[in-house]
Amino acid sequence: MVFLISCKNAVQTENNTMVDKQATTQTKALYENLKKMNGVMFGHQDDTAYGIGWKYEPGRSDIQSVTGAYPAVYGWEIGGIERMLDYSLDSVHFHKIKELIIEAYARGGVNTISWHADNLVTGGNSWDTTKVNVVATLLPDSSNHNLYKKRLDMVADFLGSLQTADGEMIPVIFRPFHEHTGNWFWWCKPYCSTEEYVALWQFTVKYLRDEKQLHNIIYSYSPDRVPNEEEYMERYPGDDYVDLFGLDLYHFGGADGTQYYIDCVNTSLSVTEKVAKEKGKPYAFTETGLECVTVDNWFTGILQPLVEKYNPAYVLVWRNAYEKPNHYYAPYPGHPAAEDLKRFKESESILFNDEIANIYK
Ligand code: BMA
Repeated sequence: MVFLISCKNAVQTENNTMVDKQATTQTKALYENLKKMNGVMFGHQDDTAYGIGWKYEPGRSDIQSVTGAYPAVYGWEIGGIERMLDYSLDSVHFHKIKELIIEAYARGGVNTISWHADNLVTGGNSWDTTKVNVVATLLPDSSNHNLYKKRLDMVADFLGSLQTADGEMIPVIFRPFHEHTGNWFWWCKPYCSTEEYVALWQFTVKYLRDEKQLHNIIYSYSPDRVPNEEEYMERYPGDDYVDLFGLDLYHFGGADGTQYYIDCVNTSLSVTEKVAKEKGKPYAFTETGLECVTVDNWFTGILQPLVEKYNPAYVLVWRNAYEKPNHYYAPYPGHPAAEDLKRFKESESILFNDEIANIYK
């Protein structure tokens, strides 16, 4: 059954809890609609760029090949743009990413962008945690501040270039410095103080919004799993700097890891929902998945009951890597979990691209 969710009275200027009071009409509309989604939008990282056994085939998507519909949310990764590289760290040309974002917007879908920024001190990647306190060096009046601004200029150029042929800015949900409650990125908790993390976040938002005058951005805060609200909020940059409360949390260990995943999602997503509701802001399950989808009913048996319980605006599963065998999070045609993804698509609570309408109105 197809449900067209029509979003009424989307833009409310009073009671606007957005970071950017000058956000474009479409960005404000998206933000308001994220708060009152009637269902959970399904998302997939790099969905139309590549999949299992293919890359850059116009219109192709593993999700669409299995279910007949595109995901409602499209995740993209811009790591590498800050160094003026032509390709993202996942080997997608930035021109291609831009083209596919424009295409997804034309289809009425939602775009979200992650940024695995390289380590400016060591020259390594996001996962290079060999030097502590990289974050401190990026702050105003610190040694790498000017270089950090140059790198942000590249990010800003890209975000600002996301326009339709008529010059309409395409809204994006931007998720910088995600999973900071973990220990694997140079901006994570063990490698900088709370004050430094918050200062980096606030500077970044102000730079993109005020200095670069970008008004098409919804800023998402996306911690990884946490035991309680206190830890979820420990490095919260503040109501004036965060639009959307996110959560990144993966299912590890196949069937044996199911209960642990469910328990962790219950703890962390309930906190995410609670905080978002108190703040009057939207919330989403910004990254999840089970690598290789080794549990055949993972989508309807494990994920669906969880998202139905907490009602995030969307849930996004990670990419179906083209270049890394056995690194995929959505079934493709012929995969044992493909039938289950079809059932997931058919359920009333889960929304694909063909089931959302007017999300920018
Ligand atoms: C990780 C993996 C990496 C990828 C990174 C950024 O989870 O998928 O292969 O480079 O995300 O997209």
